[in-house]
Amino acid sequence: ALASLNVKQTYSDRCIFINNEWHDAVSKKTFPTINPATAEVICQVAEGEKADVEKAVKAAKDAFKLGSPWRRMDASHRGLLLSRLADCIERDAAYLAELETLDNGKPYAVSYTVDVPMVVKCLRYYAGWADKWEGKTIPIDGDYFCYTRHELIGVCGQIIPWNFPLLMQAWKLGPALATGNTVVMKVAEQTPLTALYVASLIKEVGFPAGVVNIIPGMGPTAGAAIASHMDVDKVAFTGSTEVGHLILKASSSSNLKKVTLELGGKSPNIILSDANMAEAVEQSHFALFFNQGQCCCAGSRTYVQESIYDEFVERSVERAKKRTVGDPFDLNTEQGPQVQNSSRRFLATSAAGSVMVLSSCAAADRGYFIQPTIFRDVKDDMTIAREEGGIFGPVMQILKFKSLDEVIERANDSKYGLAAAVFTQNIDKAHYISNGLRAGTVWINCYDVFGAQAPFGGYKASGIGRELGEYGLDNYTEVKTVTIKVPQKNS
Ligand code: TXE
Repeated sequence: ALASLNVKQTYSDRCIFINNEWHDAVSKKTFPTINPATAEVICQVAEGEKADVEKAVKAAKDAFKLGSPWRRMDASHRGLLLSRLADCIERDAAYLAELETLDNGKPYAVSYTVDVPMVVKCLRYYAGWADKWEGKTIPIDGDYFCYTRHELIGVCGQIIPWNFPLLMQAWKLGPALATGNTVVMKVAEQTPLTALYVASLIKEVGFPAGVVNIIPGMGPTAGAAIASHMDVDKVAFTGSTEVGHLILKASSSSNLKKVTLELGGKSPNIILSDANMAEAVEQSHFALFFNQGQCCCAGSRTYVQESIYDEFVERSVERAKKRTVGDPFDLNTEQGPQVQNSSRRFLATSAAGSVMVLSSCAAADRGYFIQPTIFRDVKDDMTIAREEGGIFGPVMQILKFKSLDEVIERANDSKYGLAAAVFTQNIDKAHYISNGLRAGTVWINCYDVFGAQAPFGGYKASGIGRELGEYGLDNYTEVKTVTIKVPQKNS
């Protein structure tokens, strides 16, 4: 299948995008991007660093100067440009899905039917908001007329990860551009290609130069330069909690730029004894193994009530054994390679006391494939039940619980609070658990259900702020209060 691939790297897919033009890195450095299915180099990509970030920030700053084409543009036209971008992505869906699969390893069937359509929906959703994000008139005391304006923040730094390269780009660009900001985005070093192709579409649909700038490069150089830049007004980051700490520190020691973070999780997925067993097994399998287990919101602590524990484990193992791991371009493949080799490091993860009921091993002689793995009798204090990093892959942990209050307490005993789920046929129990969980998203009898309309983000160390939905606009908006003296106010 790989031989039939019609993905052709163009110059633009490998370069830094600043001011609607393609640039080599100032240093002329490049880095290889790897096909994780073969471990072969796809192509070399320009490696942006501090000097490139300087150029991009200057372009983004110029693009929002008073009187600039972007600042003078009708909000409805900003929406139209986003809408046209969605149209172009839809037009080129097959190409983008191929490129995403090549660079990231996720099954083409998923790239094409999940990632790309969600990108299109996200951009269309925010296109609609562009001319509807209204301020208020406010009845303050005295002879004054008071109103608020929802204004752009300015230059928004956006640093995105490799697990959903296209989708994370859309989640970041949609609200930032709908609200009139300009963007300097650093894409993940593992998966730079699709974002750069989207850059060519941004130019094609007519966004003014400098509104969106995209830099492939490394975190500690290009990423850190964005986070600490004095002219970057806001930074939005998705990635590890570890780097989230660094971003906040960089903001605090530079210009106190606004920070939103979407970080890791160790999300509890709670199965009550009255749940529909077949459905709960299938959804819990999906909750953990989807996207090769590389989801920030993966259901990576599966809590099962004791009376159904053994049956649930047995059926989960049967399901995982049937999972088809292999060539991501084969339409029957459910699981492709991990995005990078280091993802194999969890093989060495210590889990003394638990029982590995489905073996963890490399699944092919080349590429970064890993077989689905399941641990039973996992205890709350084991590293595999506490840390996301190091086990961000197809490894399921199944824990046992007795009562509702116990499981709520144990589920909340985590530094994270990104997502959670509960499976039960009893709506009262579902609500009781859902209200007790300290997580930004709770799914009931389902998992990984996302809509551009519904906010997503974390409690506790899983993040700051929300993405998607109307809430997502707040994080890209400054609210200005304007108060005007009037001769005489009348109600
Ligand atoms: O993440 P990093 P990595 C978690 C998951 C995974 C772990 C490590 O547990 O095992 O993180 O993955 C940029 N200043 N998630 O190492 O490093 C980096 O270049 C500024 C969860 O890939 O956080 C990339 O663009 N930026 C997750 C982005 O940060 C820096 C998705 C994410 O990389 C930087 C990915 C720095 N000092 C990993 N260092 C999720 N929430 O979905 C790195 N970066």
